[in-house]
Amino acid sequence: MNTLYSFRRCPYAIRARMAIFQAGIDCEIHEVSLRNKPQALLELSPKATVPVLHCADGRVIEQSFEIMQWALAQHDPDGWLINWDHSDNQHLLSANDGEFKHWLDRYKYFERYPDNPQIYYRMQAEECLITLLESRLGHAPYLGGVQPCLADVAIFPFIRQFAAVDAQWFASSPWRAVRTWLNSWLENRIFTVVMAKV
Ligand SMILES: N[C@@H](CCC(=O)N[C@@H](CS)C(=O)NCC(=O)O)C(=O)O
Repeated sequence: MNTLYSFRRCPYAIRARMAIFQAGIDCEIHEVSLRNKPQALLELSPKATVPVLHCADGRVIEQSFEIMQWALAQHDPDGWLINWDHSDNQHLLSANDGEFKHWLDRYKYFERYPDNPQIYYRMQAEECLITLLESRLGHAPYLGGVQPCLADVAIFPFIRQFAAVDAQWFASSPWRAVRTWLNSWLENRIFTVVMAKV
């Protein structure tokens, strides 16, 4: 049996669970407490971030994006891998996992980063990713074009966190296309299934 060590609200774990579900792969989900990580996880993966996938064949995959690729390589009913093939998607993913995540953490936990006001961190996050997403999503409903792709699923859980920091501000922000796109993912069945509390 495949086993995924996961944390329900973690954006990396959400994208991994969504790809596994989309691929229809049987997988046991182990919800872990990040404050008290299980020994089995620490033994498999000393870096001990989630998600970590322990495959039925013994392989261990420690990066969420690699878990997505592993799952969809087996079965990709809606072409998330094929639709990903847009020159800009790799750049968006790198910006998301790199610079945007850095500023998102500071925007969320601004009390821990008193060097700058919260709005400064939000503006950095907007500049490095939200503006790019707004311009892409103004032309097509998904980063995959008319259909979703790997980039949509890999990125939106982080935008969900960004939007939630100040939901009122986000609702009236200039980011209309991003908002529409995010809302469609929040209502997506795959998302609601993988977010169900077990
Ligand atoms: N590059 C990793 C990042 C995973 C990650 O940072 N996960 C966070 C939770 S959202 C984590 O496990 N942090 C360790 C901790 O909180 O102890 C991936 O893509 O899977």
